[in-house]
Amino acid sequence: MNAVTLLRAIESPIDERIYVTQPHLPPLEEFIPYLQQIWDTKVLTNGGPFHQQFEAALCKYLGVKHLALFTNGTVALLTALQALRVTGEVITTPYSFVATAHSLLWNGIKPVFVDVDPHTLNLDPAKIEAAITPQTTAIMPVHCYGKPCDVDAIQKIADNYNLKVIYDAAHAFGVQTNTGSVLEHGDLAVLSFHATKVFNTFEGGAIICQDARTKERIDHLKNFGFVDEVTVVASGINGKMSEINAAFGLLQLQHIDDALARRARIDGIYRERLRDVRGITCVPKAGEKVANHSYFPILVGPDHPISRDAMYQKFRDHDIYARRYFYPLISDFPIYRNLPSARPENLPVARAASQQILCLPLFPALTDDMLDRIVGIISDA
Ligand code: T4K
Repeated sequence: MNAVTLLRAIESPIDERIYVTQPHLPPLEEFIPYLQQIWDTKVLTNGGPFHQQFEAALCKYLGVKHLALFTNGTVALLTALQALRVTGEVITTPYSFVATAHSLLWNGIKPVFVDVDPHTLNLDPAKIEAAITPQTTAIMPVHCYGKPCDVDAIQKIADNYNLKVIYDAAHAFGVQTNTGSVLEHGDLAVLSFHATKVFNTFEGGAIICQDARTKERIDHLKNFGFVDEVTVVASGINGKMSEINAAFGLLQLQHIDDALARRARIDGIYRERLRDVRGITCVPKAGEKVANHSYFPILVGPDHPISRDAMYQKFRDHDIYARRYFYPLISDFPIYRNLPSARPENLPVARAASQQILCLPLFPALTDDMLDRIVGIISDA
């Protein structure tokens, strides 16, 4: 939260403000026994019992075979690139949170931005091949808003050119396609359990991988490269999830289905009530069989009486903090904009979307009264 938001938060009564999201928290008393166990055992971190239980429980819940917990999604992305020894150039989307491209720069890798599909707002497979050079070693697409990428088309290109695929799946907790969990696609997929995500452990993240050997390498990398007390096999990092976060995650898993059901209901109400509003497009489904409704993005088109930015401001004037995820494009930030692939003419679809996008508040505790206020502001424009 930035300082301005924080100041506004102090100034106005708490029950009037509506943020783009609000973390789903279990009743506090349910967490006390977990804390008691940590206090009793004094195991705070380094792969303790809660860490182990949470990894197993998550694999079962998500329907994946191998998963390594992390302290947050960004360190998980950094480590995923190290795990596959990715170098050179990586093809990615400009339409994401900055952490996606930052993870490449931190590894000394050059991001190559490719435009997105106008319907899904995910990396457009039809444009990937033209961006491949002899230096390209991998593709890093994002399942933006939890909407699955065209995983088959991307895998086909990767197989043809012998490229790795690492999905930034920060938004895609629990999402399933016809073939099962979307997280099983690619060489690796990376989740975020940040406070603002569908499923949170305060801060947290995970890498999903396809085999035990890769999981072992990732586990070494997230613990400084240690294999045992005296053996270090890589220049690893400290990416371990602590026992308190893992314990909280275990408890959160008991409540996630309820949270997802509430999100689905709100998503349905928005779609129904915004269907006939001129110039407003609700970003459609993208082939998900089970969705997680992590965001509610709308496009404010030229037919709408007011612009996206005017609507954003109007919401703020009414203490509603809708967010422009993702504006600006990553490729427009000063550290990226001189890259050849960041040229505006290379990314027209992403650019148009970033100028029209607005994510409406969506979280399990959003009430019908709040929904009325939000929809009213859009309909009255
Ligand atoms: N890849 C992608 C595609 C991502 O979207 C992200 C993170 C990552 C990678 C990296 O994963 P992590 O390393 O974060 O695990 C937020 C989040 O900080 C960020 O995690 C997220 N993406 C991004 C899309 O959104 P901000 O700057 O918009 O957050 P902030 O603090 O303005 O929060 C938004 C609203 O949420 C607040 O107005 C109120 C509410 N809120 C927030 C926090 C932090 C709460 O009610 N409680 C809280 O504790 O970036």
